[in-house]
Amino acid sequence: MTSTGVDQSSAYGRDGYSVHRKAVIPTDVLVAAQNGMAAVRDGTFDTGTAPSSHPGYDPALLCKINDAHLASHALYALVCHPALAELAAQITGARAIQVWASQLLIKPPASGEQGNVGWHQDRQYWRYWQAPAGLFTMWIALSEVTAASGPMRFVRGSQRWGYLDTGDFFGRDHAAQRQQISVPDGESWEEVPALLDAGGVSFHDCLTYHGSGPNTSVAPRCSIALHLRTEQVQPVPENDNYYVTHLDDPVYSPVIYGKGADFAPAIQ
Ligand SMILES: O=C(O)CCC(=O)C(=O)O
Repeated sequence: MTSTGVDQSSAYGRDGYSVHRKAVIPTDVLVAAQNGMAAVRDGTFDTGTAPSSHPGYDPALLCKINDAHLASHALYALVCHPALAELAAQITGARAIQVWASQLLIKPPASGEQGNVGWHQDRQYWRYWQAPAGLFTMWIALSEVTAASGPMRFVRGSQRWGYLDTGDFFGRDHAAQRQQISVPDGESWEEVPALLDAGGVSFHDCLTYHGSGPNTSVAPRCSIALHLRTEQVQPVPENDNYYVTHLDDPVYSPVIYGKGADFAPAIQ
């Protein structure tokens, strides 16, 4: 086991990410989710519940809609699809997995560097959890993700560097950011793009450095990223962050693998 809580003999444990290019979900589930994404993007919420934030859609900018799974029956069905949950459990070795946040991400083709996601470790934003072990992301492609569409890029093995507290999701200047990240002695910065068919998925550990560049293709790059925990990790006691105060609500935070009781004491 590593500090990230994953068996290091697996590819995911070694590299800190895993890419599954071919569609993991049935076509009807994917198509319904694509339609659900478009509806949420355009402000239609068929569940009657708004996402937890929606900046509006501006084709000149990266669009990040938080917790879109609250706002669309089809996105909720996608998030809970057993094929995704089983793959996530197989990759991480988890006994139980819970969704605690989602982000719908649309990177329009005309957004240039305004569509960039800066280099970061997710742990920077996830301090309301007691430890990094057991925190990871499943990123589900809702469109084809090619080298031209600004794919996510992972830095191979960077989860082994520990938490460096340097990076910025909203940073646009990748070269300047890179200057600030201290690669430990004996390690190297090797970027690997996650190229995916629509319905394909990638996984990354919360300590793995990642970011993405401009979309130079002709179509939007669309995805929903699920932020997940395994039974290994508990929230910081008394923390009142939005994301850890909804863990016992199956609409906000569905347990997609195993049982709620596996997460005790947060869920009884
Ligand atoms: O979609 C991207 O390019 C980055 C997404 C991301 O940072 C994440 O899912 O953790």
